[in-house]
Amino acid sequence: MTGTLAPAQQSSTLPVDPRFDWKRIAYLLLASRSLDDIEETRLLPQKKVVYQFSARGHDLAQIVLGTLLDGKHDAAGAYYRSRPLLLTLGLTLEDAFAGPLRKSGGFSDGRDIGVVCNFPNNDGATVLPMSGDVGSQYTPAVGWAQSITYYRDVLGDHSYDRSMAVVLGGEASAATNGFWSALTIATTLRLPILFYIEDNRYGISVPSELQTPGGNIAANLASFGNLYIREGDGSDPGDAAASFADVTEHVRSHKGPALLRLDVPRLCGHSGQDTQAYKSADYITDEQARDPLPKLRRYLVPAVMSEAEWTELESRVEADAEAALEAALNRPEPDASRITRYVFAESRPDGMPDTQQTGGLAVSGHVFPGGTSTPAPELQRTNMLTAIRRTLQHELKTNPKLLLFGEDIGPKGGVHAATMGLQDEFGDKRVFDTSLSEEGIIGRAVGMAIAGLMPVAEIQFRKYADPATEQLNNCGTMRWRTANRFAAPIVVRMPGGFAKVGDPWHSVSGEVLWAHAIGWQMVFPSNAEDAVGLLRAALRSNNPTIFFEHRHLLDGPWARRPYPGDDYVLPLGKARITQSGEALTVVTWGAMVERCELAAKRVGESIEIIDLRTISPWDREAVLASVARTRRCLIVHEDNQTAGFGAEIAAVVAEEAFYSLDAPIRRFAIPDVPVPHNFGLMDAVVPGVEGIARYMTELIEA
Ligand SMILES: Cc1ncc(C[n+]2csc(CCOP(=O)(O)OP(=O)(O)O)c2C)c(N)n1
Repeated sequence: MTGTLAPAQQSSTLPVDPRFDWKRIAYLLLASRSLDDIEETRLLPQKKVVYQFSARGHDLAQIVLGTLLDGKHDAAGAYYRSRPLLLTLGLTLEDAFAGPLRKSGGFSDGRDIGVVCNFPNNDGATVLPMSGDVGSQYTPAVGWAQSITYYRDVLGDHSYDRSMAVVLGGEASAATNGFWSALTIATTLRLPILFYIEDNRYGISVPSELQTPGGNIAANLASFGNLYIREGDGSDPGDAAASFADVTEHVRSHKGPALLRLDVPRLCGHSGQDTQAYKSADYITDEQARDPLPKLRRYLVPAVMSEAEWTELESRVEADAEAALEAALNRPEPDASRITRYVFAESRPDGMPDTQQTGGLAVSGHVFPGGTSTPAPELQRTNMLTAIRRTLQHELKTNPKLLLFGEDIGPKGGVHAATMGLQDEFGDKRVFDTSLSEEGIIGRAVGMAIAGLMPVAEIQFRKYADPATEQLNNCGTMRWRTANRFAAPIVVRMPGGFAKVGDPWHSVSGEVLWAHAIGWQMVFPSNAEDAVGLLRAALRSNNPTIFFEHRHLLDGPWARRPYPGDDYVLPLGKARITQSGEALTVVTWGAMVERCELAAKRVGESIEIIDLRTISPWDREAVLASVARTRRCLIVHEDNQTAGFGAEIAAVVAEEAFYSLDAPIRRFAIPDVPVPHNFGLMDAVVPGVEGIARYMTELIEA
């Protein structure tokens, strides 16, 4: 198919569709063109704009779609070519210029490239924060769609009755993991979402036949269950209008998801830098003949407006665009002194929260029941698994916006049994099994958090978070990228670490990843009491949190503690000194805390043990204060040594406490190999009591 195009239709054969405000559509199309023109012919050559992704050719259909997204709770997942949609939903021309010009304000305050947009909108459709990664828009959009059903069916909010989500993508993006993951979720759950594929036949230079067999994703999906499919010509006003009216009505009337594939021309290179040398001259000529702008003009003049009105519209748009450009150019540069702000939720100088505009519970002013860091211990000890389950249960009871999901967490209660009985108690809309796609689990959670829910995702084992890396990273940076316009506070529970036996898949800890990743809180409790307090803090936090459940500790006798009560909540970033001492500071966390205590007993010296409890944020003050007294520091962790979190602690102690030290800082961790399966081999690499004791003695004697 690529290389030849159907003959260009000169004008729509369809009569003017009276359901649309065509004069507004014409204004927006001309405005979008004007933005592209000014960027391409002036701002790019002047090097004032670096990334230019023209929407020429894609524009008309997006605008038609945008006019149909008129519900207060509608949302769009979009990508770098989606500016016409944003203009239709309310993005001002000045903000549209300010983004690519890297000026202050706008959708990122100069932090992100101008085509990676977002649009918080309390009165109409929200555009979820885009990402640079192709395909990453899909699963958050289904998260929003599932939230619509949650608000409607679980919370009984009928203002969501006809709400819908839409997700836009090029035909190449239909080859990504995100697309298939989202399609599976949407169709299995029959969610109110439209997949709109803008097929311009090229992904940069790669033809669609290399993305999809035969090059047509709609044709390939013909037998996909629960999916209404339609195709059309996105350059034809009448066809685009009829197509979108049909598929949006399908989705809004609870008939399930739909996919619309429209042929659209890409009337320019992929981006400002692209010469299109891979397209033949004939192909380019045919493509230009499919320009939707002259087609719209023929469609509307004289049926809807006169020649003179069209010309007047062109002049008005030109004047508006020039005024917007000038205003954007006159905007101040972003304030460099604020650039480290909004990695995490912040407070204003008066102490009030500096809440994001969209996402999470804080926006709706949610009030949590009181909390205390003083435990009210029961008489009996409980294991960490039960402690986690009881905490989840209480928060489910007291927070109707909280929902749990993951693989096998429903009727089975999770492969570790942490959610046993919770589906029976709270129903399968609040506690549910997901399809086997970690990208889908996390991306969906992100979309739900943006929609104002508190999603708690379980990743079955830490290693299996790997497929979700893109969504996890983008979730963490969202607040910063959007300069506090959006945030997605989610909790991701993931078990891992060694157990009775180990192996390279189920025993990974790798917590350092979320100390290094931007915007994540990382919690790593060592016992049942802390697990309750820290999990509750995560479930009430306005930041995304990884909650690590160590397999050795879930039922380990040492980790069993009295349940500290339903109000017990701990501050994140506060270490616990499990035993005080004068001769040596040991910094550790998770399953190593027990081993360090046993090793200290064996050594018989006065050793201080610090259980960090959280890796991000981590309690530098507690560590530095302790080292200042003991003058010696040993760090013990289970993750492999090179660039493990111990390296960060060692660097900080070296920088801040160098002159207090009487001996070199030492680290004891797994050498740089995965955890082996054979018991003897595992024991040979995971730090054990004997080895830790040896390090302690050496360091005290050094
Ligand atoms: C995960 C990822 N891989 C590669 C890229 C680089 N890239 C940017 S756009 C693009 C082509 C996408 O084409 P398509 O989805 O058809 O959209 P179009 O640009 O044609 O509208 C590629 C490969 C990226 N941004 N993200």
